[in-house]
Amino acid sequence: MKSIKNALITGITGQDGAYLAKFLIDKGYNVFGTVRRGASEKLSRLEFLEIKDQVNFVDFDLLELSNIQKIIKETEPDEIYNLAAQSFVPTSFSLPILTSDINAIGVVRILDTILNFNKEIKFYQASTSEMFGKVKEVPQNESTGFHPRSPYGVSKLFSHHMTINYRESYDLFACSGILFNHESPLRGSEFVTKKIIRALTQIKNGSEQCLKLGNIDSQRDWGHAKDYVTAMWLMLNHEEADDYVVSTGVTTTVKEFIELTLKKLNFKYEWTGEGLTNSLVDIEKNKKIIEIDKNLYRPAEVDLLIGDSSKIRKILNWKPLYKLDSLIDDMIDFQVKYSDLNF
Ligand code: NDP
Ligand code: GDR
Repeated sequence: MKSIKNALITGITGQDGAYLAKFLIDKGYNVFGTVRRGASEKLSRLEFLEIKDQVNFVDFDLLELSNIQKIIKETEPDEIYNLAAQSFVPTSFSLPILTSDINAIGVVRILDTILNFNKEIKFYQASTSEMFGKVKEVPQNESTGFHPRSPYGVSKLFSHHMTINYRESYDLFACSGILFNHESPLRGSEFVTKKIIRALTQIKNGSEQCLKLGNIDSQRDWGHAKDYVTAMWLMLNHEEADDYVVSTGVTTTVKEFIELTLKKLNFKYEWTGEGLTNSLVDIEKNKKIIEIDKNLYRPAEVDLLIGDSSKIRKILNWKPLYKLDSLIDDMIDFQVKYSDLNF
């Protein structure tokens, strides 16, 4: 048994990949990170966390089986964290086939390579609360039935079941983490929390923009990505492979999230209208700063998510260190300090 473990992180250029890489490097792992070829530099999150020089980068795409086989053979991982995905729900409606190929079939490509190359490799699959979709019970736990509401959710449900199937059929150490929404300063700017905090901070600093949003009545269980990557590692370092819900157990509407941010930024504000005519006025400037854009509504919405994470709290002794309030503080602090950095 070698003393230093190799970890292969797919999707290392994304939010979770960056935090997980930092977490594993701090634990002494030799970290390999996959990068998809593209026209522009993608390593800004790793640069921000000052770990770019400590990661071994490999060219990789979940669409290409022979590439996946080559990378797994070359890097000889003890643990694979499959975080790579087309992760933006609206894009899954416009690119459903690509989303399915990456998020669903891509996972079978990895699982089958593990099966044929080295069954000892432990595998983590990034599953999601989006699989609950039109929820069948409140709160949602590992036994709650699924009803995904987007091609993204459907694709992730396929890979969730494939992960379980390879574990049950071939005794692979394969875990599926059903993670609820988690955010951070490193969150992509198209996701709603980052979009709100970024725009409102800029408006407070004099920007004339009016922030356009979609459905602000939906409810999400928001945690901090730093807490959630710890959960991924705990799953792969327990004696038995299993699936776990990871969540805070608190749900908040997008509208409440906006209000919490407005208060922290000392706005005086007033809502007017309802539904599609809902808008928010900055009282001091007498100016509309948020309005609803129906084009940002999704063809089908996930209205309410709230997770019951008692299983992982009990079995793996996991608990989140951040609450929504400290998450928002962290995101605002970052936005104020690094206003020119955009992920
Ligand atoms: P991001 O969107 O920030 O990162 C996604 C990563 O996947 C990027 O590194 C991206 O690379 C990579 N990627 C996309 N397509 C491919 C492909 N064809 N081949 C290889 N790599 C690819 O996601 P997060 O970090 O937020 O999420 C990590 C994972 O967890 C995702 O699978 C997501 O679906 C899932 N998840 C996320 C939750 C959240 O709230 N953040 C909650 C539950 C699940 P590139 O830089 O080239 O685009
Ligand atoms: P979600 O996150 O779809 O839950 O998926 P997102 O932040 O995109 O949306 C959350 C909720 O906010 C509503 N919303 C808007 N969303 C965006 N992006 N932009 C807007 O302008 C806007 N206005 C309102 C949405 O309709 C939705 O209800 C995230 C991703 O990280 C997935 O990969 C992950 O699996 C899930 O979280 C858990």
